[in-house]
Amino acid sequence: MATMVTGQREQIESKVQQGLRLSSEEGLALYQEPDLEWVGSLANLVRERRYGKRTTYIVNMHLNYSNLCTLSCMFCAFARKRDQPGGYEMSLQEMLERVSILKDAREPEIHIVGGLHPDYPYEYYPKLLALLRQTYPTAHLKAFTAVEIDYFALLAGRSVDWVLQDLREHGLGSLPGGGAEVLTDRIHQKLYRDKMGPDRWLEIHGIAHRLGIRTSATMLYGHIETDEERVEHLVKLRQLQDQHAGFLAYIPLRFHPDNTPLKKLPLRSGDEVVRQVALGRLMLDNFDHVKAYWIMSGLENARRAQFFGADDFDGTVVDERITHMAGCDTPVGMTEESLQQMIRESGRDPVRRNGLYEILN
Ligand code: V47
Repeated sequence: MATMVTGQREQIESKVQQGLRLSSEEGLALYQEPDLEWVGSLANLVRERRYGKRTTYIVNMHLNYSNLCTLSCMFCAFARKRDQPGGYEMSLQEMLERVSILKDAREPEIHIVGGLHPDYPYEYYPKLLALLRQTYPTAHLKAFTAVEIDYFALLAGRSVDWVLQDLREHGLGSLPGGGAEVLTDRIHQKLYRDKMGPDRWLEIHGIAHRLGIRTSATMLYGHIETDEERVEHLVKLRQLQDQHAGFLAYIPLRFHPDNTPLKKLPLRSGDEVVRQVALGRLMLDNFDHVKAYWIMSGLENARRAQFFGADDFDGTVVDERITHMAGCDTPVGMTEESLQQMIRESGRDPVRRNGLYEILN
């Protein structure tokens, strides 16, 4: 690992203390800094300055309506073609039954994501939202990645603007941050060539923000990306956020290699998990929230991440499939009480929020 040039450490520290924006070079230096605890302490400073000891969490569930997908991304263990074993489609009835677990929850979130289904017509998607909204009027529907939205526009023969507004009328609350992967042309070409590239992902989030639809942003790290590419990704998110401030949160996602074409790659360490969180907090000075997603990062790492810049712990997460099909061994969900206890035992104060990060008393 490279060491910092003389004075760079002091310079970074002083900028963080004053709340000044870090450059790409400084971001790269933080990725390569051997003293991880120091990097974490800077991120923690920013986090505690804004949120004190508070860690927010959400009562939520994932609804992965089908894994049939026309794409073939190298990092994905979830997708299936029609003729492959393991493909599934949930019926509307089955989805309503699964979601009924939230029926007494106050303002829960339903995170709805699927493959690019080969046959469903566009009308299926607003219908699904409308049904969920009708059955659970207080639920926040965080639904469909930018990749799905782009596909729906193709299916409907309409613009992305039109699709987003139509979905909002049927109950869409916000867009999740998936599908960003690593926003560089090299990673796009190597790992997800037939899916939309970085510019289009950013464009669709920009359109959503312009319409007043809030979104999240992720980065899928821990495969073949370089530190330079990670910085490029963060800077692109920061630039878009400067325009409309539409991102609610940043969520770094640890890559799980099992059952994917990249299965020979190792799962990245806990140190790497918390460094990604810290870099998100330090580089994304215009993002309010950085989320520890325990399903992908592992519980222990997510606990530690609360001291490396994360102010949010996601969530009760009933029934996640995308990572569990890639060999992830965390539980598929947690009760609200155990989530609160975990946050408390790690030295933070649990505070429940809704899908727009508003505090629920
Ligand atoms: O886009 C795919 C990633 C994403 C694997 O917005 C994998 O709040 C690890 O985006 N190993 C979907 N990751 C999940 C996602 C998400 C999760 C939690 C919260 C939010 C949010 C968004 O999962 C995909 C892709 O980047 N993914 N395969 C894998 N093998």
